This record gives sequence, C-alpha cells and structure tokens, in this order.
Amino acid sequence: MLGRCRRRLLVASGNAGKVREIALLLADLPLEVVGLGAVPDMPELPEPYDTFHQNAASKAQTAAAVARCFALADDSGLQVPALGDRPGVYSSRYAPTDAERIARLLEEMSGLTGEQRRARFVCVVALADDARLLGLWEGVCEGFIAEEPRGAEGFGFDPVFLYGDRTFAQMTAAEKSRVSHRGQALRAFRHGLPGLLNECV
Ligand code: ITT
Repeated sequence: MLGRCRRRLLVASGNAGKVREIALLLADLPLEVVGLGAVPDMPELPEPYDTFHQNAASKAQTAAAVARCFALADDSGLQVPALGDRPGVYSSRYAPTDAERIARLLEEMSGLTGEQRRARFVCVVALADDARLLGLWEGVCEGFIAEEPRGAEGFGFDPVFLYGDRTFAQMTAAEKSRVSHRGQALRAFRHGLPGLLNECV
C-alpha cells in the first residue's frame, strides 16, 4: 500500500535550525529526504495542543496527507522546572525572535542560582503516512541555563543551554547531536525505521 512513497521523506518543519540538524542525522538513509520547499501548497502546520506528542503527531499527519508521502515532524521546547516547566511546549511563542526569547528567559531567571538554573530540552518526532500516525519517538537532554549567552552555533536557546562546561552554541552540530534531545529522538526513530519500511512495502 505504501510502496509508492517509500523513497520520499518530507521533513515538515519551518525552523531552519531544526531542519539542518535533522538532515545531518538522516543523511545516509535509503530515502530521499526533502524539505517543505518541495511542497509549495503546504498549509501552516498548527500546534493547537499542550503536549509535544500531540503537536508532533498533528503536524506529521497534516503534512503527510497534503504531500502524500512519509512526513516527519518535530515538536520540541525548553522546560525550566523553576519556572513551572515553562516555556515548554510554547517555546517558539515565548517571544518573537530567538534573541528576544533568550532575553526574556534570562530576565525571568534573574536571581535564580545553582540548582534553580536546571533546564531540559524535550523533543518528540512523529512519522506519518497519509494522515496515519506510524510512530512517536522522544528525547530529553538535561542541562543548566547560563547567566549570559555564549557561542554562535545552533539556534533557539542554544547560546544559553549549558551542557557540561559549554553551551550548545559552543558545540558543532555533530557534537550537539550526540547528546541532544533531537539526536536521541532521531536515533530512536532510525532504529525503528527498517521495521516500519518493511511493513509499508
Ligand atoms: P516547526 O513547528 O515548523 O518545526 P517551530 O520553531 O515552531 O518550528 P516548535 O514549535 O517545536 O517549532 O518550537 C521549538 C522551539 O523550542 C524552538 O523555536 C526553540 O525556541 C526551542 N528549541 C527546540 N529545540 C531546540 C534546540 O535544539 N536548540 C535551541 N532551541 C530549541
């Protein structure tokens, strides 16, 4: 039934930083990995839910139904326990730009020290085919929020996310992906993929 779409995987994300990381991690798959640019009539992919799982599933299912091929979506965000796990699933809507999101986070966390600066990134990736959800995979990465931004790599909150003694923005994409929430989720996805592709022939 799914043989027709076996070779094409749409990465259904409008976030260029995510797409770069996902493309790197899927580079050697026996699939043609394409971005949203390959599907000009794709509508906005809304995130109406308050869980990463539901939003990732919804984005993947909508994209796969429109593009009529496999679609992979990523819903992710930063949780800060001292802020009640905010901004969490609302991370991309926390402020209009990456710089403003970082400024707001540092402002909200001013006065917090030590363990109070703990944070975690969460990523859920979903795979769908023609509106049918095939699977969900999750990754979590624990760290701390730095007092000020450091580094120029990556995207989003990377300049303030401390993993060990470096921020994610001080790591190469390959170094970040070895430990990151997205790297973990995509490695789990890759592990499950051969079975899914066999089922889909
Ligand atoms: P798509 O829905 O089109 O994929 P988006 O940016 O709207 O793009 P999300 O709703 O999943 O995606 O929001 C994720 C936000 O969480 C993102 O904008 C960053 O602010 C933050 N984020 C997620 N993963 C990150 C990472 O690896 N490094 C830095 N910030 C990250």
